[in-house]
Amino acid sequence: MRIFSGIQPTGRKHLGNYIGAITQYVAGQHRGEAIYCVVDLHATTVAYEPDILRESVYDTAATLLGAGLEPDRCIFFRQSDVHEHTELTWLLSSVTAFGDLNRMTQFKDKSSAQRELVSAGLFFYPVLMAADVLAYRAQEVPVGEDQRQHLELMRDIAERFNARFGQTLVVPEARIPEVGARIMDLQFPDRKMSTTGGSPQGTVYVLDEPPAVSKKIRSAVTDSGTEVVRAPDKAGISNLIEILAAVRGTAPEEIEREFDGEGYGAFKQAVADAVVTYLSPVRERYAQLRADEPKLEQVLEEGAAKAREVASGTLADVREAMGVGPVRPRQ
Ligand code: AQP
Repeated sequence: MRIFSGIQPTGRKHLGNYIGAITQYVAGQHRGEAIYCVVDLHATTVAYEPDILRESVYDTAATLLGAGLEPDRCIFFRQSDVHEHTELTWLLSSVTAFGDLNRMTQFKDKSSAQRELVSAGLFFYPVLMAADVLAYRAQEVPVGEDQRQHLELMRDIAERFNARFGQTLVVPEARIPEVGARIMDLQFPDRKMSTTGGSPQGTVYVLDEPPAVSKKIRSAVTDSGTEVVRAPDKAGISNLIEILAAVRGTAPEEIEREFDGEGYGAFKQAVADAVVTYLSPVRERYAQLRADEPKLEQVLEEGAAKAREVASGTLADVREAMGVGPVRPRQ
């Protein structure tokens, strides 16, 4: 089983990223051949500062290593170090429908949030994401619920490529967790917890100090009731139940049973304590790892060398199938 996923280099990963994606990355190392990258090229599709981008790659790398990625157990690298991703993006564009890209909800949301330029790169984001995964012929892609549409598009691209040029690419499956696939903003529980669109008090960051984590969770917006149950009109409490279930690795029904008759105050305190305990080890390891930038750079470079070995083989097959470049000599 080959597993691939990418994560954006934002200095501040939030609890949604952690539960929806990062914990799955760590588990993936023990289930198969896991390949993960920090997608710095994706980060250039919206307004950004070059110096901050470079630093953010190290921040994100230290967060993932702090969470438990082991460079001996997985391939972990920086996207822009492996040029095959960008070449494959262009080649895949020939089997990507403009109309499909135009339907992507993430493009609609993010383009409307841009104040100056809506870049063509933002529109092309899902093709680069398809290239990331297809370059490794991965079977499985661990992501949160918000990436489902991009995964569907990626599958269509791979299928169209194979139908047009012959069986070359693997059509991947999304792996979306049963619990915690869509963690919501604590202040606006009808919106997902998000790096760019979230509220500061409604977003728990992985590196927040324990008092801040605790305060944000205890101030989470809830309804005027008292029952700790999931319901359509109880978005805030439903979100906290989902968070506690994900953190404890149990089912939401278990949480409802345990807090039956307890009231919101005690429940929120329990969620706050559990999240603090859950995030503290990664915050502590992050501090040590982030202090050694040359070591982080070395890990990323070594990962890129291993990634290139895999991606270059796929690229050679894709070029050959498409009639791009000279005929490959037979071995
Ligand atoms: N709220 C969430 N709940 C569960 N999973 C989530 N993910 C994101 N938000 C939630 C998952 O985290 C992974 C990495 O995401 P990313 O850093 O590449 O950025 P993103 O998907 O665009 O989400 P962000 O971090 O919140 O950024 P913005 O604000 O730009 O949308 C992905 O697997 C994602 O599904």
